[in-house]
Amino acid sequence: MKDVQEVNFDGLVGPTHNYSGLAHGNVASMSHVGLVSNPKEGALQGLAKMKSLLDAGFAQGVLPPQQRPDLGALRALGFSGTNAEVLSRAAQEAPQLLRAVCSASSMWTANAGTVTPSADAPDGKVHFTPANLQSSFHRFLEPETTGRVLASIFRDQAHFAHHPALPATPAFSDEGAANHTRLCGAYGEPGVHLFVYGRQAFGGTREPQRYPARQTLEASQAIARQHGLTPAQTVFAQQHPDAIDAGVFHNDVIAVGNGPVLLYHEMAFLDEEATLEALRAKMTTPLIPVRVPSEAISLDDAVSTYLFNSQLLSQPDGSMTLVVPGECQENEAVWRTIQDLLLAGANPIGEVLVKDVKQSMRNGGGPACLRLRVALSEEERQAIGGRVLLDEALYTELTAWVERHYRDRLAPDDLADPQLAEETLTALDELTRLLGIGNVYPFQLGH
Ligand code: SUG
Repeated sequence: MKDVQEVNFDGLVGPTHNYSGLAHGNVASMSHVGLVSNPKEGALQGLAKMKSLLDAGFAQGVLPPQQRPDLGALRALGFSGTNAEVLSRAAQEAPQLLRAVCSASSMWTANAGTVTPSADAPDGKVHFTPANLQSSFHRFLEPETTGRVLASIFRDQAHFAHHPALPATPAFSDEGAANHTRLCGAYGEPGVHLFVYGRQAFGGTREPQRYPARQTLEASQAIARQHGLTPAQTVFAQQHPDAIDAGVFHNDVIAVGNGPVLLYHEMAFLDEEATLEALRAKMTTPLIPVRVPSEAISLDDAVSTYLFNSQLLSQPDGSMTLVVPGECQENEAVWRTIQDLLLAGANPIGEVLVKDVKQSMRNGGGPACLRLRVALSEEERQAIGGRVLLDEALYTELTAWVERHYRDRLAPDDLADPQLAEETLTALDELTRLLGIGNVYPFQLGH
């Protein structure tokens, strides 16, 4: 058995992190619109989470933010002139577009793409597909750069295979790993891939009525085909439409899996029994379902505290650590349920770590949204390009970099400030050198 470890690649919170309420169906994003954000605090909160997991013995990676404002996108939409003119025209004529091209949403790397570890792929390589994120304009701007970043880090073709994002059209709407869970014994053993979709593009059944379903069955099936996964390795399950209508815009807001454990709310799947049955039938190791009923935690509490957006991480002895956002501690029912989980003998969850990621939470991103999981063998870890695996020195340098470049207050009206675009460019230029990831940005300032 190869020594396979899960590496969590967290997205760095970018310098333009702000509250523009861009994400329809994401209750936190919609309700915090207009607040003044603190990008510096957001980035430091993210780095502190990464550092504490590193200190706890987990492998931790980091992914860079994207270049925002995306002036190229504004130019493609017909705004012309100097950069300052492009920004001020957009601010006057189409403020909603300016806000979209400034979003720091690439921090939520659970939506960067879908990853299949080499143990499951027929060619023995780790497979990547960037998510097309076509369901919102601000996130549709991400996949091109995401693809370049992933290809730069996982550049060794002997170990890594990259696929194009799916066609960016509603039938293939794809939001990446947030709707994908790999269940297995040890990470190096064969796994079963649970793909959760919100709707079927061609001939679907029930759909949510209030908020959009962001993942289609057709997209999930296409990803499985790209990665060479067979029907024996995959389960496709529909997310409960009522959960989507309550603000569960991704499966990772209502369920989290790790190894053989699936921690989920009873409203996670439209057909709970069939989903568990299909998993049991295909897994080579016994599934450990941990079901949280609505009587214990209401859907609304699940959404406001993000309990299920926790990270579930394996310790070397097989026990698991649950990394929850601070909001869970502030809700009595949720905190009591966590204590019950820790005490119950029937699951391996033995420890809870509470992390403050409030800046991200106000836009609907908890601990699990902030990370992309990549299970890697020792040889594959060695093949990684750039300096993206966190250690003490990199943490110190990244913290100093944030302190040097980030603002501690950003109101939606500040987004048109050409100075902000310059600052971001300078910061990212320095970051690419610090991380050794090469030219992944379409740099376009300085004129
Ligand atoms: O796509 N929020 C993100 C949050 C993504 C959370 N990811 C996971 N659940 N995996 C979204 O809804 C808000 C951005 C803004 O308002 O600027 C936003 O895009």
